[in-house]
Amino acid sequence: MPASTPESASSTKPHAPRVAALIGPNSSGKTSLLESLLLATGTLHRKGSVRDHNTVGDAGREARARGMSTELTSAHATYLGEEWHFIDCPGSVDFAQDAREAAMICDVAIVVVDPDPARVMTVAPILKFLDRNRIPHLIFINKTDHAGVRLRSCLDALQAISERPLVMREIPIRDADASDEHITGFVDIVSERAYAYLEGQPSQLTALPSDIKDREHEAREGLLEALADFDDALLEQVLEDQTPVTATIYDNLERDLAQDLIVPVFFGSAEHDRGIIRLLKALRHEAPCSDVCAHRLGVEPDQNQTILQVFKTVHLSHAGRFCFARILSGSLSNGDTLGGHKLSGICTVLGDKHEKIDQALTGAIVGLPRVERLRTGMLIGPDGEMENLWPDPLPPLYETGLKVANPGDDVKLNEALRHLCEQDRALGFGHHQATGQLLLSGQGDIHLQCALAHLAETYHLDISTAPVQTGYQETIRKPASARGRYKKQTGGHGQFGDVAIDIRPLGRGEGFEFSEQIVGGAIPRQYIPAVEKGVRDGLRSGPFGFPVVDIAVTLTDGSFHAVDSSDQAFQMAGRIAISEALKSAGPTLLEPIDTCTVSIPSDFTSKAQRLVSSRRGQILGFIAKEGWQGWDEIEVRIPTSETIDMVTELRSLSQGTGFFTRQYSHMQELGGKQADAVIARSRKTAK
Ligand SMILES: Nc1nc2c(ncn2[C@@H]2O[C@H](COP(=O)(O)OP(=O)(O)OP(=O)(O)O)[C@@H](O)[C@H]2O)c(=O)[nH]1
Ligand SMILES: [Mg+2]
Repeated sequence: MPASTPESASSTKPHAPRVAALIGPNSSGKTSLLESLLLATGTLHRKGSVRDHNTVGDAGREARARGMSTELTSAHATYLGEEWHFIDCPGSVDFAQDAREAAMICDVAIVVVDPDPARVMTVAPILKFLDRNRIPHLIFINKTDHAGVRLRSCLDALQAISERPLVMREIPIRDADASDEHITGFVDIVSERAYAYLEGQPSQLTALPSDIKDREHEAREGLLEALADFDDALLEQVLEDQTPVTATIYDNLERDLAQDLIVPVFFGSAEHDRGIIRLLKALRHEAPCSDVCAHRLGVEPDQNQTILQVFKTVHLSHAGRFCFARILSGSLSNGDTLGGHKLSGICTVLGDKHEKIDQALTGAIVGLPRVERLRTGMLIGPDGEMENLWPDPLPPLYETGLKVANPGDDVKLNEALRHLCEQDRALGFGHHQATGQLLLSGQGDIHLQCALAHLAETYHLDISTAPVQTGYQETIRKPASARGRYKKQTGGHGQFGDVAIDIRPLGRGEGFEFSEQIVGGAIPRQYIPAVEKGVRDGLRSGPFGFPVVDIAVTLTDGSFHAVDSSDQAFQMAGRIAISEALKSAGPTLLEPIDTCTVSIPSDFTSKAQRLVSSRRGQILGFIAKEGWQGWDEIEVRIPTSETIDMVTELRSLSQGTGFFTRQYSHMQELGGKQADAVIARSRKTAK
């Protein structure tokens, strides 16, 4: 760890609390980096490790059990007299929602990446999200303790997916004697100082190796040219071959980062605490203050007006509802009421530890226990909830059916699912409109598995999953006629109803029509609605066991009995008639079809097209994805049943980057073997 780097001009006044979110693809080392940052700031005296399941970042039960982060974790620290809140975000695409909410309220996102260029594509959706929301971010290339790390190739691959120019802030010193060329230190290309890594100790200032001077010079020129693109005065200096003063470079770095114009790149190793102090110093001098974040979220900071952005809600077994909020304006004191919300205490948060405090200032992250009506995404000011710019949650990509073992637990399950969806806005639940099945939706299999584990452990609910039922329907292909007669004579009052109907197919989506052509009082008019009701009842389940649609029914004739006829008897007759008529009208199965927009890096477009075709999807076309350089959008029409778990395969062929949005489009005839299989399944369940 380096001893010190020159202070920039702007570093003289201490900053208000700032927030850095550790974000990046799965397993890149974010949780490990948080440990290193907490150790370097003196917050921890001993580091935990992911291997030993004792990190601050993965304090939650699911994270500990799985050895991966499953939700965001906030950790408060102080570095050189300034307050920091680090947020460790889960890297798995299944938990991308938490990472997005953290990114929205941070001053700077530290994108932690693996140095392997082959894994760089997994960073693409994250960089896109940051760029689109103009969230200042820097890149930390982690795991550079491995032999043969090629930073240049990693950087080139990253540049290919970043809309902003990447600027290397340091270059590696390698052990030239060793055949595996380990990185043994670095040169800071602003201060032009060289540091050697020392195991378990701060890096040591050392002489700039002579064989590195040319590379250092080249890297520095690259940095200055990138900065000069956004500063005319600096551009003039660069063109005239003048060397700008260091303070000018720092000022440019600070300003350009705040405006998300450039992306500084650092490297190191969380495992070996390399490059950590360098990173902390860069954060200290260059990370913007909370005003930039406030403006991004539509807030004009004012010391006399407290405004909070809620970015996470959890339900804790011991403390009930607990919200995480960032103070974007003003300050907060214990016992305050804000916008009608009585705050019963404010806390600082370090992983799963909450400590009550008396006051928190602009920029701080606070934990708010037991505030009933606060929800993630709410912006709260003195007059209550304000209009906010919080993004919508990610659309669902994966679903499962749910069954509760004890039917008496239905109400409890509903309440637990409501809590769960409040905690994680990318989860959703509800009864399917057509099938009535209870469904849980989310971002992927692990996402739903974690949600179910949470339901079982926190709410003690015995739940099992079930395959998602498809909302099949039936229709007819040709006209038919039938007679339905209902007659019962069981002593005393009997039952009698007799109807004749014609049926014919309607156009797709036209639903149901009922008409009558009764003449000469063959059926008294008062019984006609009962016939219609009987027909409608009969259409609820056709010959294959699914609702029948797109059909016109005409009541043509019938007969009645002066004493025995009744609504009930005519209803029964209507039912018998329709079920007879359907059998001879060429019944056929209809399946729901979605239109689906698949987003994918162009390298994987043809594979994704093959996937869609293998799932009976019809490709309507593909275009370059607007605003996403190097990505395509494939428009497809695909059976709904094929989309339920499609994301798993889509991700596995695209290094986890592919995603889609889908929307129900229409019902379409299903024939052949597929239809036979659906009908066989339906008959089996009916038995
Ligand atoms: N060699 C090496 N391994 C590292 C380094 N940092 C992390 N690891 C290992 O990489 C694995 C993943 O580390 P984590 O810190 O859990 O990564 P993460 O990004 O938090 O993972 P998710 O939260 O699940 O996305 C663990 O086995 C770590 O020990 C590093 O600098 N060098
Ligand atoms: Mg993690």
